[in-house]
This record gives sequence, structure tokens and C-alpha cells, in this order.
Amino acid sequence: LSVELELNKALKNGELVLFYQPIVDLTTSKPIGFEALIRWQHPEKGLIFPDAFIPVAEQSNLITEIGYWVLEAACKALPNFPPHIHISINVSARQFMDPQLATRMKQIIYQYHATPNRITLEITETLLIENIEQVVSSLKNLRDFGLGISVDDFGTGHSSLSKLKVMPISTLKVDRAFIMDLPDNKEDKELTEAILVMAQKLQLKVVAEGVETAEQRDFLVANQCNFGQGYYFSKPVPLDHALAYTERIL
Ligand code: G
Ligand code: G
Ligand code: MN
Ligand code: NA
Repeated sequence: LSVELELNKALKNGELVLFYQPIVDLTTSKPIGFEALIRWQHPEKGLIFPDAFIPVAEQSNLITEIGYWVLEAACKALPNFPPHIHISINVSARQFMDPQLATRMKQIIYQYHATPNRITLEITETLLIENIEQVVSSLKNLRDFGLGISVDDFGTGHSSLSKLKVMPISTLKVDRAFIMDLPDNKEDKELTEAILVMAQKLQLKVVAEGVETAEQRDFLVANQCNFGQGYYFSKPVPLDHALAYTERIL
């Protein structure tokens, strides 16, 4: 059986699950939200990570169906979290080829009585350079509905800085590549500082990704980076662990 066929079956059989990684306020370590990250609970092979199946799904319309499943699962999980907590979901570029994207996402959110401003979409920079009318129109539609829009892995793609200003974006997620060698690496230090200053001027929130040490956290706080995510706080965990994390810290 090809991975694609197996994955299609997995989707129907309920073998896909969401794990959750906290996004914290760096000064207090309290979670402000969670990023939902998909896993495949395979009956024989055990837990399969997204790198092994998302690229396959992205080669077909399967990513569209998986994307709607992810939003639905996030909407179902949302009432379990305290009301100030949001959930971020990853949306692949290919999902924007679906002209019904905004309409169907809104339907799912209505269906589960989810509050739109408790859901954030994580998109990648590559989506922004393509600048297809459809992408911009879907994003604006969803932003106007109340969803947050984050640019994931910021700094690794080729985003045009001028587009950042006109795109309906609320948050930059600075890629782990810039964070991992902080605070010793001079270049990464300067690049991170520059990104933080730029984000402040554009009135964008910043989430530092891949925070693994107290030194990285301290550097980020000293440079007015408000939010972070990484193994220093927690790795992605199942829903019950994520809920326990919320209670432990609050
Ligand atoms: O922990 P991690 O191995 O979860 O994630 C690996 C990659 O898979 C990340 O780049 C992440 O963006 C991607 N990914 C995780 N969950 C999803 C999802 O629900 N949809 C899409 N499109 N990508 C995802
Ligand atoms: O591409 P995206 O940012 O959506 O995916 C997040 C990926 O980064 C996931 O694979 C997640 O497990 C991983 N991740 C999250 N925090 C850390 C961290 O502190 N260190 C490392 N090495 N990876 C992380
Ligand atoms: Mn992400
Ligand atoms: Na990222």
C-alpha cells in the first residue's frame, strides 16, 4: 500500500492525533497558547512524526482534507483550555489552492462554536512571495473573521519585507535556526535583534521558536521579545499533558 493510500485510510480510521506545544510569555513562563502538531498513531508502527507523511500529503489534495481535520480537532480541543488560551494550527501552502478554504474553515469554526480569535493559522513565508490573489483574499477573509495569522519559520524563506506590511499578519515566529546559537553567536544575535526591532515597528508580535536554554530566554527578554516556544518550556505533548501544563503554571 502506498503511503498516500495508507494515510487516507488513517484519516478515515481516526489514527491522526494532535500534540500540543505551549507558546509562553517569556517573562512569566505562562502559556498564552499552544501550537497543534499532527502525529499519526499507527496501529503497528507506533507514533509517526509529520516529516514522514506531511510532504506526501502535500503532493496531493490529501493535505486539504488533513487540514480540515486538524482545524476540526483543534476546535474540539479548544473548550478544554482556559479562555485566554489560543491554539495555532499549521496550514500548508497547497491548502490555499482550495478556493473554498476560507468558507470551509469558517463553517467548521461555526459548527463547533469556537471563538475565531482563539485560533491562529501558521503559514510560511513562501506563501507570501507567491502573492496569488487567492492567497491574499483568503487570508484577509479569515483575518477579518477574527483568526490570527502567524508567519512560521520566519527568516528562512524569502519573504519580501515590503509584503509584510501589507499582508494581514499578526505574528512572526522567528525560526529556531536564529535562536539555537544565542547568545554566543554574534551574527545570530544581531539578526535576532534586527528582526525584533523591525517587528516592533511593524507592530507585529514575535514568538521565538526552539528556545532550549535559560540563556536564550534571558537574551530574548532583554531584547523585548515577548513570546517563545521550545523544549526549555515543553516539547509537544498529548492533550491531557498540555492541559496539566496549563494548570501547573497558572
Ligand atoms: O514536531 P514536529 O515534528 O511536529 O513538526 C514537523 C513539521 O511538520 C513542522 O514543520 C510542522 O510545521 C509540520 N506540521 C506539523 N503538524 C502539521 C499540520 O497539522 N499540518 C501541516 N501542514 N504541517 C504540520
Ligand atoms: O516548522 P514548525 O515550526 O511548525 O515545526 C515545529 C517543529 O519544531 C516541530 O518539529 C517541533 O517538534 C520542533 N521543536 C519545537 N521546539 C523545539 C526545540 O526547542 N528544539 C528543537 N530542536 N525542535 C523543536
Ligand atoms: Mn509551526
Ligand atoms: Na517553525
